[in-house]
Amino acid sequence: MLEEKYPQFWRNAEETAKNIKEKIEEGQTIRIISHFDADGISSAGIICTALYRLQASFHLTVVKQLTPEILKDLEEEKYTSIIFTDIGSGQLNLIEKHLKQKEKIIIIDHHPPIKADLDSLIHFNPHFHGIDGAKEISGSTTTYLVARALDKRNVDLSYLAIVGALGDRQDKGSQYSLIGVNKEVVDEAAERGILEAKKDIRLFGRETRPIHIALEYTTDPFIPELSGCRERCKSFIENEVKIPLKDENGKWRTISDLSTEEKQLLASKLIDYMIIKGLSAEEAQSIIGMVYIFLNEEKGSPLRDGREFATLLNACGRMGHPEIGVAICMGDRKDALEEATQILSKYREKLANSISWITQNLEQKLKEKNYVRYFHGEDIIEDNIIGTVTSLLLSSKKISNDKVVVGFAYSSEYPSMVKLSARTTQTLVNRGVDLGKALKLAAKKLGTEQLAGGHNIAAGGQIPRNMEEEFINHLDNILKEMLEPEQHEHTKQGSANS
Ligand SMILES: [Mn+2]
Repeated sequence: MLEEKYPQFWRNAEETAKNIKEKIEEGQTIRIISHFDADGISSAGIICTALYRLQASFHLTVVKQLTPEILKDLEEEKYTSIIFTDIGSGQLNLIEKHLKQKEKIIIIDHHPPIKADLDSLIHFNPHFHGIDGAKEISGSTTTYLVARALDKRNVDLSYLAIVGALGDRQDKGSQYSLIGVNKEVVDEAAERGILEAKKDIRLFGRETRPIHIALEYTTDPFIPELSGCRERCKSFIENEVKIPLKDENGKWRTISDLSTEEKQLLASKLIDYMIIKGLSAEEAQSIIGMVYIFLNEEKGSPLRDGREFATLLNACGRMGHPEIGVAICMGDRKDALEEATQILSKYREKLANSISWITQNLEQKLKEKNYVRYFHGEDIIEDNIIGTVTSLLLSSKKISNDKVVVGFAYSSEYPSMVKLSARTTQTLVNRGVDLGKALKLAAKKLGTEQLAGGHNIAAGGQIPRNMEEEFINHLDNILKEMLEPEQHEHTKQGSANS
């Protein structure tokens, strides 16, 4: 039980809920600000549903990041109680600066918190309780706890907590399972028959797409010469795996239609194939792992599989329609779901176009330093997908993975800025690379430290335009320090030991 495992954290959730209830009882309209990724959209869906059920009025805005402009707007608005979900903990200095006059600021977030001196602040964050917000709890799970503390009936929203956790790639347990507080919520949802968690083949669209298309769409793991290649996928299933693509009525079968034996056959053929193609046994085996199925969603719906649900929300956010994602999270299974499905296919198309542009021009576009390879997407790759494009290029092995990879793209919001995304492999992380830290240090030299950061394996930031070369030079030096620290010391020690 959640309450027993995390008693202090749970009490904190109850206090946060109590504060929200007070404002509702005063008849206030609650201002809600949430983040635009899948986790932020699920968080928004949870808090809005919880408030709606209490017949409270609220006003939601979903944002890419908390900028001084957005905070200035909030400052001028009439609302006096604001809830931030999946965002805010890292921007407390800005919040403190602009929202001092507000009656109540409630932050429900899982990002590492910074300190602030704000009497009106209620700050619910797992880091204060020794819970790792990067791996054990998403913004959506943090928000779910508050919703559940508001009203026990909100237990039915537990599946949205899971969607956000999967969207934030918190499936870091063995075989891609959720851990920590997220896992407690999985168990809670499973007990109530909302969800089933089981080991299965992790192909994208396992509930919705014909088998060969699910294979084509799978990029995690990236399967060489199958990911993105429909015809090859079809012939692989027909000629190598030898399982029927259609059922006796001529209908396309999905992964979830396969028998256990067929699934085992498909998995083992895929693993053999990937090993032949040069992937490590570990990479190949990542095709099998925990899948999270929402039992209340219709069979054949993209919302039945937790990861596919998250992908749909992510596409809505990145394509500028987070409100459609929120509508789905609040229960719309008709218009919003249909629109989201169309948005997702446009998003996939955009990704595919960007990737084929950069792959075709790679020879000319890819530049290299000692520790980093980099390319510029200019105005051709949009800044809101540069991170995904960089990840895909690295995992598809189109760019070799012995160095850090950085992708640049001109900012769509600020003409004077360049957005950048950096990606690397676990191997380099194990050797000492921390991209979040490295980008912060390099951006500091250009005065945009506060716009850079992230995880050790994936991070991003913004720098002024025309400073790309200078940034890369700084980054290259910082990566050298991380990968080859105090070389002299080592040599000295080495000779003393020998
Ligand atoms: Mn998050």
